[in-house]
Formats: sequence, structure tokens, C-alpha cells
Amino acid sequence: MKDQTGGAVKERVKTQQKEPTLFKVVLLNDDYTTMEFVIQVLESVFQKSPAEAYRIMMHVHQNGSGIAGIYPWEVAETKVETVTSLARHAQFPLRAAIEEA
Ligand code: TYC
Repeated sequence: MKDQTGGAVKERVKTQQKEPTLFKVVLLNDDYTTMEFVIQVLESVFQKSPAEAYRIMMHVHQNGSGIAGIYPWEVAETKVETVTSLARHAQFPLRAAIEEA
């Protein structure tokens, strides 16, 4: 007997993807990390323009925390590790956290 549903249709249904779950990487304010260092981190780790990096840094400075970027879990984890490592080497207490988006 012929397969009346056809392979192509079944294949499309089976491979339909759900949206990947995303996570916010949040920068936390502190009294010791310099504004310049935070801007550098936002440009180098989160690929922000100088203007956007300045805007996010000031938001964190004035509000206590702010979103640096939104990524899949493993990318978000790596960003946090990179921020923590850069901050440790520069001897700043800057911290980043992950929140569900
Ligand atoms: N509050 C810091 C200062 O006045 C600047 C700063 C901004 C620190 C953002 C951390 O995530 C931060 N030097």
C-alpha cells in the first residue's frame, strides 16, 4: 500500500523547532568598579557600541542592575564567566548574574 501522508509532510512536522529558552545577563552595580571598565566590558564581551555601552553602564549605576544581553543558557553562562574573570584580573568587584528572560 502507498504511504498517503508522504515523507515530506511528516518530516516538517517532526523538525518544527520550539523557540530556544533565553536568559538575561544582568550587570550589578558596585561602588568600586570604574565606569570606564564597565564600558569596556560591555563593548568587548557584549558587542555593544560605545554609546549603548555608556547608556547601559549609567542605567546600572543609577538603578542597581541592568541587562547587558539576552542569550541561550550556555552563552549566558560563558558571558558571566568572562565578566567575572576580566573583573578579577583587573581587581574590580564587578559581578554579572543570569535571570530568566
Ligand atoms: N558605580 C560605579 C562607580 O560609580 C560604576 C559602575 C557601573 C560599577 C556599573 C558597576 O555594573 C556597574 N564607579
